[in-house]
Amino acid sequence: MEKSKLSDPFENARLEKGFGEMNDQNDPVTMLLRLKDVRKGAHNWKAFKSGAEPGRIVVPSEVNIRDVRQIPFEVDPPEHKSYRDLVEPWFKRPLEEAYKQKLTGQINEIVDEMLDKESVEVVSDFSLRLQSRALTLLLNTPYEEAETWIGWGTHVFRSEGEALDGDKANILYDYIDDQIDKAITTPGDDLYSKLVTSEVNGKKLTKEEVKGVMILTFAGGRDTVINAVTNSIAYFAEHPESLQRIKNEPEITGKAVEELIRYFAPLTHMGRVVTKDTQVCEHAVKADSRISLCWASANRDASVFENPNEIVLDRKLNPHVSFGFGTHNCLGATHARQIMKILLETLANKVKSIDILDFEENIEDLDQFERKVGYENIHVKFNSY
Ligand code: EMZ
Repeated sequence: MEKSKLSDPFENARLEKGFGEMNDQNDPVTMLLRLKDVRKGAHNWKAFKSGAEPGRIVVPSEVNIRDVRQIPFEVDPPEHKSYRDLVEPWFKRPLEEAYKQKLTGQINEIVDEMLDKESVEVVSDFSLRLQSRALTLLLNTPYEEAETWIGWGTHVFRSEGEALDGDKANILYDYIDDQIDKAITTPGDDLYSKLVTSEVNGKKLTKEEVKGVMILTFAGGRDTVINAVTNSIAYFAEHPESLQRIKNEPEITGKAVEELIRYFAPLTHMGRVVTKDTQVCEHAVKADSRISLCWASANRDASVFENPNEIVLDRKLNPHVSFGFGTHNCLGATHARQIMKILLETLANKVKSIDILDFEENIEDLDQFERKVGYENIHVKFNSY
């Protein structure tokens, strides 16, 4: 089997029943597996809410390590809209020319650092660094801050293995508290300052609300971006012809980004809490139980995607849900897409081939299902032209 392949563990359940079931810390989850149902579920915030106990819509649940509500992620309409409207323009800054240029500079630099080294461990030496440095642009904070974040490792709530780690989470919370206090005393032009000086519905954001936005910004785009970048490197190592094609046909780069993101689905699923007894796929779900919208399964739904298990770089119709769907679609998507686009362009221009030396897969345990989301580590050699 190809080393870069991410298989689809949901196929049988998706075809046969349309749902799967998993236990998660004694708070079971009914997973919706078909694209149509996932979209309907994402749309129906009245039946399936996000504004539950903080941490509960995440699978694995974070209720034991977090009591701060992430904003706008864990807020439902109509309140959701005011928060989203406040942060949306900031998170669209990656479309600005100056932002793109800085990001291009960063990515060129990090790829240059990797070229012709005997061995590079992609997850920690490449993807984590790239993600952290790029985050300084999204937050508009000094470049040096990235060093602190790199020190936290790939996931801010998990340590080795997949266990949730409260002590580790506290490092992030304390750091964010400090930054918020600094922004209150001496506001600058970073995201913290923007938030502490903003109002929603005529009221200044509280420190707790600012913290909620910042935790989401740090946590939501971390392992997801790292997996997308790492999986891309593994894919191009086994498909040098794809890199060559992007070099020769740069106009397909946007489509290639969408296709890789569809195929990788860096976030397997996201939960919701059921508000009243109802049914999904003719299966009863009780009020106050959990469902999840399984983006990874929906993206392989053969009733929508032709050859769903193939990477078709210039796939024409690609209504994937890797960035979620509806009200809560990913706030960081513009930034993530820009990272991927510039990464593909840079690799295509600078890297002739990539050799995989050795690797250890990162397999998510979803009870009935096991899903590869990326790598614990993967050592490669980047060969320049
Ligand atoms: C939450 C989540 C958001 C969660 C879009 O996903 O990402 C996860 O990695 C975090 O652990 O807290 O931010």
